Amino acid sequence: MDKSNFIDQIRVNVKSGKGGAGAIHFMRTKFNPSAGPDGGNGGRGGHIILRGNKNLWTLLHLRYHKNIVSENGQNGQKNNCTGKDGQDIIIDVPLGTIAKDEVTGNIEAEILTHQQTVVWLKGGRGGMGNAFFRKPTLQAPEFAQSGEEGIEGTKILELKILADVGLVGFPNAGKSTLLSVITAAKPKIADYAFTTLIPQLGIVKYRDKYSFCVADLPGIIEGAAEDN
Ligand SMILES: Nc1nc2c(ncn2[C@@H]2O[C@H](COP(=O)(O)OP(=O)(O)OP(=O)(O)O)[C@@H](O)[C@H]2O)c(=O)[nH]1
Ligand SMILES: [Mg+2]
Repeated sequence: MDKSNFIDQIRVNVKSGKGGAGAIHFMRTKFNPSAGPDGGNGGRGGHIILRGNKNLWTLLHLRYHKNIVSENGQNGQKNNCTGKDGQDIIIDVPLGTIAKDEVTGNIEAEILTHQQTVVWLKGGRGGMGNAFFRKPTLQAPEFAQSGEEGIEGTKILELKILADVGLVGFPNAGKSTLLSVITAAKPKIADYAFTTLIPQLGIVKYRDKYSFCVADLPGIIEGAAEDN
């Protein structure tokens, strides 16, 4: 599939956000120069979330998003202020997408239904500030936790179910016309060869609740799938 424009598998570098560090701070007021520790906790790093979208049929939209990095959590502040959580990133994917690790091949997530969300890579937890560690026996902890690292890796998103039927044939044979008639898809139709460069998918509905997926493929002649 490496010459084709049809992305049924895509490689992405992903990194969830690092948690913010807990703060080390002691409150000092005019009348109470040692009012105690008030270092707040760090915020959580942003997750990377997968979400099913029934209107997507390919992974093409992710083609130019090779690096997906979510925001880090902010550090805790004095006054027991918790750092802001890093913003999550939501990646919309077609139903039937599986996410796996490139190195281990382990399947980490699978999306099967519309709007289903899976936290694929958790953001790192924020560290606790020194206020958290105050105990009767330890009134002035001079330490705080650092934030947990995010998760980083090279991953593969793979679309399991591409099509039930593929329309193959010579260029200009009428494949796209057929697709446009039996499905709601609106492929480009023209009276010349190689009109279709990227496979087009359509859904044929039948007997009310059943459906199958048809792929209109570029004309089968060497080079047909290359960019022009
Ligand atoms: N006469 C006739 N013309 C057709 C028929 N089906 C399609 N056409 C015409 O044939 C031309 C090519 O149709 P497409 O549907 O674009 O053909 P295609 O196989 O998708 O072509 P490529 O994408 O270039 O491989 C268009 O001008 C259509 O209007 C048919 O059943 N009869
Ligand atoms: Mg066509």
